[in-house]
Amino acid sequence: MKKNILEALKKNKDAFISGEELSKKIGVTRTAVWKHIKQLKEEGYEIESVSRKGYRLTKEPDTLDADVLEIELASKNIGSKIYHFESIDSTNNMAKKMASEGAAEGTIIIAEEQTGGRGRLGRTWVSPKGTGIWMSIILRPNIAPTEAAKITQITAAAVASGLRKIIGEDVGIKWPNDIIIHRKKVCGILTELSAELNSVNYIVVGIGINVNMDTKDFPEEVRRIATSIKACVGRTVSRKNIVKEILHSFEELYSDFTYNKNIKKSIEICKKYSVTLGKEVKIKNKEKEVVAKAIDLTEDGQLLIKNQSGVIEKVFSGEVSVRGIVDY
Ligand code: BTX
Repeated sequence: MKKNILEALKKNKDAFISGEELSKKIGVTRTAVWKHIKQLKEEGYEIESVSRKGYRLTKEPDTLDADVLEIELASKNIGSKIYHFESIDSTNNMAKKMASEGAAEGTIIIAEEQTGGRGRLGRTWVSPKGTGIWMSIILRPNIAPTEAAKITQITAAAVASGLRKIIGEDVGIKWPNDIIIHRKKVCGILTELSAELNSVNYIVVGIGINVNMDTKDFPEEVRRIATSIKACVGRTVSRKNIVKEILHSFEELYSDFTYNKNIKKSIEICKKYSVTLGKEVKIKNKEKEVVAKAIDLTEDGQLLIKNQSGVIEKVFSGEVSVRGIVDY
């Protein structure tokens, strides 16, 4: 019901809507309307109330509130259902739990804070309260499990394009799953899969973006490699706008993939913004470490490298460091 009131106020932004009109529209008493308005105010909405005129929404907080995001995204797929948590161990864990219980494709879990945020290979993802975007998307694509890594490339393309639109900075993609600004990591992507031999049950793609923290807030071991959007652009940026922009891009690129069965558009973006291609890279895979030149991405999003004997190889995954380009 709060969602309906908020929706009506937002539609009517800058004009007054009377309590009576709201109560008729939503089918509740005027006292109920008043209670919800009070609650919205407590949540940081500035709502002017003038007798005989009604209510007028004048300012909205930068919240990741599920209702607000659902209203503003107005999507039938990605983000049609959003769950927002104040604190959670990991949005990927929650998304996997919900997916295994049948949550629909496009469901999003978003949190203000993660107490057990995860990176790849059991690493920790630092996720302090209220300053970042820690979110996971549940997907149910009709693809073979071997294609799951494509989702990471689609996501990287969506995050880089979305961030570029919002902050106009030189946002780069470090293959396969890091987003870079000013040579440092501003975002990491963690794609996890539940599958049978030949089919995918679900994929959870987790996106962690450092938005409004100061770099001194990162633990020392992370400070060396991490940055935030605020640290790069010198101002606080709306997390809600970033989420919206990224999810719009994601929806477009992901539906292109599911309808056309290719990730051409995403790969074009990944190539265009790559900080890896053309550079000397060091690739760590289990015990092996290879130094090579990164030359291209395949149409499936794998990295093509030319090793020191001049042989061209495909890299499917691994830890990549790019010499002289990023600080880690
Ligand atoms: P990754 O394994 O590529 O990177 C993890 C490494 O990045 C860590 O070992 C640490 O050195 C560094 N790191 C940790 N926290 C941060 C941070 N906030 N900013 C920059 N660098 C950091 C990358 O894994 C994938 C991360 C995905 C995070 C999202 S958040 C929502 C979802 N839920 C969840 O638990 N994980 C994903």
